[in-house]
Parts: sequence; C-alpha cells; structure tokens
Amino acid sequence: MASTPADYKLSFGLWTVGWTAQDQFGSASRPEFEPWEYLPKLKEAGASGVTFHDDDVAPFGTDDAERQKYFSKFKEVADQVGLKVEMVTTNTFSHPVFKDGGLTSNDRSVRRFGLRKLLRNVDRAAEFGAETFVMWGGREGSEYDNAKDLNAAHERYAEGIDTVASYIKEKGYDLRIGLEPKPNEPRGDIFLPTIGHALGFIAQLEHGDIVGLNPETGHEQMAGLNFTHGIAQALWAGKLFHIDLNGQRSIKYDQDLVFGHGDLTSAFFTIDLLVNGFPNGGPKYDGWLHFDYKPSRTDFVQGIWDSARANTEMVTMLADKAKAYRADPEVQAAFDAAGIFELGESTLAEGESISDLLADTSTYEEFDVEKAAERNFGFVQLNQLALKHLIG
Ligand code: GLT
Ligand code: MN
Ligand code: MN
Ligand code: MN
Repeated sequence: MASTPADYKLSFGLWTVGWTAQDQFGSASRPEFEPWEYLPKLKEAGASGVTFHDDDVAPFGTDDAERQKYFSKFKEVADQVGLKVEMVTTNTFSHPVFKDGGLTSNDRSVRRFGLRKLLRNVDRAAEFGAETFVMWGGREGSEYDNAKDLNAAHERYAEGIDTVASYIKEKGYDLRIGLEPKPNEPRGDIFLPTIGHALGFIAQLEHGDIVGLNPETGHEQMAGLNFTHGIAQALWAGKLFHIDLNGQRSIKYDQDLVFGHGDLTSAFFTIDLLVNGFPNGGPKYDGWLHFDYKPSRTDFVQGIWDSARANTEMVTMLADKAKAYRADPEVQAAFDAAGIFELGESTLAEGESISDLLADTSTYEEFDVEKAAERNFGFVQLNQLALKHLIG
C-alpha cells in the first residue's frame, strides 16, 4: 500500500515557503504573509512539523513585549493546526552587523552580541519544545585568506559552539545542536564547509556530546560531494541529528530545489538509507525529514503550495520505491552476489590475533590473486535493478 505523509515526520522551515523570491538580481516576486498564515497550508501539504529562525517570526529589532506577542500568536496557531516546532534556528547572517560572522567576526563586540542572540533563542527553542537547535554559520568565513587569523577563527568558532552547548546543559534543556555545513555562499569560503570538516571540528569540542550535524543535500552537492555517503558517515559517527532535504543540479550556486528535483538517483539512495537503514543494520536515522528548499521565483502563490506538496510527495514516492527495492528477492540476491553482506563481516575472525593472520598462509602466500581479481561484483546489474524500481 502506498505510504502517506502521515507515515513520516515531515517538517518545513518557515523561511522556505515564506521566501518572497528576492534574489541578487531582482526584487521579490511574491507577497509576504504573516508567519502564522503559512501554517494551515503547510499542514495540508503533509507536514507535521515546522521550524523557524528567531527573525522569521518576530522581525530583527522588535522589542521584547512585541516579540512575545508574535511568538504567542505563532504558538497558538501551530498548536491549533497540529504542527510541532521540532527545531529552532537563529539568524546570525542577515543583518549587516553579521557581515563578518556571528561567532567568528574579527569584531569582538559583534561576537558577544551574536552569542547573546543565540542564547536568547536557545531559551525560545526550549520553550517551544524543540528537539534540535540548528546552527548554520553562513557568514562565518571569508573572501580573502588574509582576512582572518584562521587558527583564532576556529578557536572562536569552537568557543561559541561550546558556550551554547554548555548553556543548554546548565539549563537542563533537552536540546541538541545540529551544525549545518555549507562550502560557500554567502561567504566566498565558509568555515566547516562539509560534513567531514564539521565532524572533525565536533571531535575537538568540550561539549561535543550534544553537538551533531544538520547536513543539507544541496550543500554537499555544491562541493561535488556524495550526500548519501556524507550522511552515512554522520550516522556511523552517531552524529546525524537532523537533516535538510532539497535538490541541487551540480556544482553551482545554492539552488534549494524541491527534494528529488536535482539528482533523482541520489535522492532515491538518500531515502533508501533514511527509511530502510544500512543493509547490514547499524545506526538508523529516526529524526525529522526537514525540507529546506525555495519555491522557484517563477512561481507565484499557488506555486508555493504546489512545491511544498512536491517535497512531501517525493519522500512518500521514493520511500515506497525504496521499500519495494529492498523487499525484491532479485535485489537481495544481487546484494548477496555483490558482497554487500560479506562487507558486514569483520575482516579478522572473532578472537583472531594479528599473529594468527600472519600465520594463515591462505590469506597471502597461497592466495590466488589472479582468481580473486576475476570476481564479477555485478554492481552495474545491481544499480540497474535499483533504477528499474525507481523508474518502473
Ligand atoms: C538559510 C540557509 C539554510 C539554513 C537555514 C538555517 S537559513 O536559509 O540557506 O541552509 O538551513 O539557518
Ligand atoms: Mn541550500
Ligand atoms: Mn540554504
Ligand atoms: Mn539548510
């Protein structure tokens, strides 16, 4: 039976459907609505969750009393509609004060202001019962390699993340941080450009236990990287806390297309991993499938809701295909022939020592390398089976 959006935890950033399509070269092509006006339609599109930046709900600079009104109204409507605020994030990139970064600006007073804005929003995230606090450092970086002391910049970045993490612990909030890598745009080069860089960075933190990743499909693909491999490594490391699904067509500006509207085959394998897990078991993602896309500038208001629906539809369609693919006996046989299950076996036998290995002449001295080299792994055939499921 075909699955429906209600079978998955699907959520949208308020800034996605809320994007009025102002870009580098042109003004907005769509009207702006009140933040809560998007909620009923998000629900209709198949979402059960919604996320926001502080400034998406109450504009930057709104005084405290006014802010409270915005957030109360938003909460009221979200509850009414039945949308959970599963993640909250902070805008430390739009206002020109952040032009050189929020946590790594050369200006110490800006870094202190950035931290205050972040900590205030941690309280907001906890108040809304969010599970994840995403930190996308879009302005953390440079255009010129001499614009920063690059060691100090990483020190300040770590200091900033550790400060937010220790505040979460101090307050006893049930919240984890998801760092979001991106290689470039808006900065020429952004710090923590890929999943791998971010994993290395987290390992150096004092409070890294509650810091993981929020990888975005298009951000890895902008760097020519394999998104499914990236999230697989994050899963293996126990660090896939959240995910931003969208579409990107090759190495170019950040397109934020509908999920699956970029590299469809990659989207299929992403959903296969998220929904079915690794073929030999192992860590499995059980978090939200969060869409971070932009309705194209050529679409008007109707297009906002058509594209939102397209995202949730892509997940249900791909998940159904991916489940059928895994359940297909022919695919399982091809997995077997390809050695997929063999890769799940440890290379050394249980209890085998290195000297046992060295003493085992069948592994080397008598090993028939020519014969082993003749193995036909059948990966092409296996991929063809996947594509038959995807297209068929
Ligand atoms: C911004 C960015 C996204 C991030 C958002 C969270 S903001 O739209 O392009 O990739 O996920 O800060
Ligand atoms: Mn993007
Ligand atoms: Mn983005
Ligand atoms: Mn994102």
